[in-house]
This record gives sequence, C-alpha cells and structure tokens, in this order.
Amino acid sequence: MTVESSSAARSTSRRNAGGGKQAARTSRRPKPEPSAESAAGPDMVQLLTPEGERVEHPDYSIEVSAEELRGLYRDMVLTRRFDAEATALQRQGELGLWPSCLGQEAAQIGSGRALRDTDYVFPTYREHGVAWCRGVDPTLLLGMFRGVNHGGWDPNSNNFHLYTIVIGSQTLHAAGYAMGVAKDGADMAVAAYFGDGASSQGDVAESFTFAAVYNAPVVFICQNNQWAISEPTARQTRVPLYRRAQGFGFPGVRVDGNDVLAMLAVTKAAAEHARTGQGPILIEAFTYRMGAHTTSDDPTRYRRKEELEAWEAKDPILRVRRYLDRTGGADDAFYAAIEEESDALGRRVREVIRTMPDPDGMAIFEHVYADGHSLVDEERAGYAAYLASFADHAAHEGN
Ligand SMILES: Cc1ncc(C[n+]2csc(CCOP(=O)(O)OP(=O)(O)O)c2C)c(N)n1
Ligand SMILES: [Mg+2]
Repeated sequence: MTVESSSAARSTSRRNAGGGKQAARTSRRPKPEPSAESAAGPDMVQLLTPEGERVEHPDYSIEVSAEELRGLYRDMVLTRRFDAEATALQRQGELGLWPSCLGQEAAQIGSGRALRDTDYVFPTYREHGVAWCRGVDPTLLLGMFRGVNHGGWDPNSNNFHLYTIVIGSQTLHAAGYAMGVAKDGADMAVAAYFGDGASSQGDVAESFTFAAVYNAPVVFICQNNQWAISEPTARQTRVPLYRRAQGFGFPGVRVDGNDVLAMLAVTKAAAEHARTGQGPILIEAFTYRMGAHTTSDDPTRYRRKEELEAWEAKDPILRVRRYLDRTGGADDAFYAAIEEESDALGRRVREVIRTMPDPDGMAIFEHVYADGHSLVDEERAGYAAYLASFADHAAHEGN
C-alpha cells in the first residue's frame, strides 16, 4: 500500500466510523479568517493617513493647532520610551512582568487627551499612555509589576482607577460608577477601556446591558489590537466589534486606532454624548499590539512577520511626524528637545526602580478585610512565627 492510499483508507474508515453525524461535522468547516487589513472596512473614521496626510470626515471634523499636535507627538514618544524602559527593566530582572503598549500610543493618547480631568477612567493593565494623560507618574505604574504593591496610586487623585488584570471586570465597575454619576446628575463621562479578547467576556456583555438600560454615561473604549494573547480577533467575533453596541441599543463607531487625531475627535464627541445624558457609546479603536502580549509571551510562535511589517508601516507616531514635517509644524530643535526629555525620563525610571523599597513581609495581610478576620489573624501569626524561625536559626548557627 502506498502512503497516499493508506492515508485515504484511514480517512474513509474514520468517516464510516462516525456515521452521518460525523460527516456533517467535517463538512461544517470554519469560515476563512479575514485578514486584519481587510477587516478595517470603509466605515472606519480616519483623519490622518499612514502617509501623514490630513483627510476630512463628514461626522468628525477637528481643528488642531501645531502646538497641540506637537503635544500629542510628545505624549506618544514619551509613552513609547517609558514602555521600552519598562520592557528592558523586566529583562534585567527588575520587574516580574510587563505588558507593553507598543503600537497603541495613538489609541491611548488620542482618547486620553479627549477626556476632561473630571471624567473618570477604568483601565485594563496596558493603558500606560492613558495613565500619562491622567497625570499619573509613570514610575507608579511599575510597583505592581515588580510585586511590591497591589496598585501603586490613589485612583481618586487623578480619576484613574487601578489597573485591572481580571479581563473585562473593570467594565462592570465603570458601568456601576456611571449609574451613580447619572443618579447624581454629575457632569462627567466614565471611560471603560478593554480589549478585543475581553469583548467575549460575560462581564462586558453585562456592563453593556446595564449601561444601556440605565442610560449611564459610559464611553466604552475597546482597543482592538488584533490579538488576545495568541487568539486573533476573528476568534472572538463574526461581526466588527463596534457593531456589537447596536444589539444593546447604543451607538458604536470604529476608529483608526493608529490615528491620534481620529481618536481625539471621536472620543471628544463620545464623551460629550455621555455627559449630555445620551447614554453609553462604544468606540472600537482599530489598532495593533506591535510587541508581545507581555514579556512572558513569544508572538513569533503564532503570528506572521508580514503582519507585523504591514502594521509597522501604519505606526501611530511616524504618521504624526510625517504630518508635522509636511506642514512645517516642528523643527529640529523640537525633536532634539523631545529626545532629551525621553532620555531624562528613561534615567528617572531606572533610578526609581532600582531604589524602590521592598514591602514589609507582613504587609500582605493588610487590607484583606476592612474590619479584620480571624483566619487572616491566624495566618498572620503563623507567618510571623515562620519568619522568626529564621532569626532563631541564624542565632543558633552563630553559637
Ligand atoms: C477573567 C480572565 N480570564 C483570563 C485571563 C488571562 N488573560 C490575561 S490577558 C488575556 C487576553 C486579553 O486580551 P484582550 O482583551 O484582547 O487585551 P490585550 O491583552 O490584547 O490588551 C487573557 C485571556 C485573565 N487575566 N482574566
Ligand atoms: Mg487584544
């Protein structure tokens, strides 16, 4: 028997063994996955092309001065530099883990700068650019990833909630917070950031339902970076993510997430929609995670290098630079100053991390319950005795 005929015989016997049901199952093949390129679609809002050309959109026009544009550029460059430093520090053993936002700077800076200080933001774990816009000192983002604290900043100082690792759960926090805002009649929008993968979570569906039914002022910002670790967006949805909103009864819009101007314009309009009592709205920022999911991940195992190269050509920072150069909006002195500022930020981040104090070993038992708990008390005493045993041992050795 040849190799071909033996494998043909095996597949025939498999079909026969499964009967009619099996045959039906094998004929129901998954639909081909759309490439990220074609999935963007014509209804995506874009104001600045990858070549750095300004284009108009009938629903979202925006006037941005050269100074404002330089500010957005600076925000993105510094975010990228901070992110690169943090990635390097993880490689040097200073951080346990780092989730890079490389490639998502426009989605984060455009939306972050569109919000008012009085708005409230619920991030995931990757929103380093949004944190920057909220005025959270970037070094404070590092503590949790070094394992020395559970958050690192006071959420109420900047109306920026702590990072949330439990996928999608912060959208429920945002919906609940926004329901309170609506009851208070407060003039604010609540932004809930989440990912394409999170869109499959029940928490996100529930938050959509509550926000819609209670007409809560939530701006849902889904950064569709095309991947949920190694799962492509095509494995999360059969429709473009922004269209999910329609089924819940509120509007959704897809934006070029690598276009800082489009993100700024659409998020400004969406926040105004929320603040003026028109209920929730979903923004799908169509972007790309250019790095690994986290420093624990190796994307070369599951994605093609051509895909990365296609997105590198749409780099969010490069297109603003092209536009600035094309319009004479920035000179060499400006770029040199940003470079210097980036270096200074990098130096500060390295200094802070290397002198960051370790927490007291007993601190883990704090804040578990508001009023204490007998089990925690027991565990605290047990751990204290365990730590003390080392001191006893050392004293014994010394004798
Ligand atoms: C409830 C829950 N399930 C699974 C995980 C493990 N996990 C961490 S990140 C991630 C993928 C999230 O993808 P996406 O929402 O697209 O966000 P991205 O990481 O791409 O920014 C998963 C499944 C988790 N943290 N929480
Ligand atoms: Mg994702």
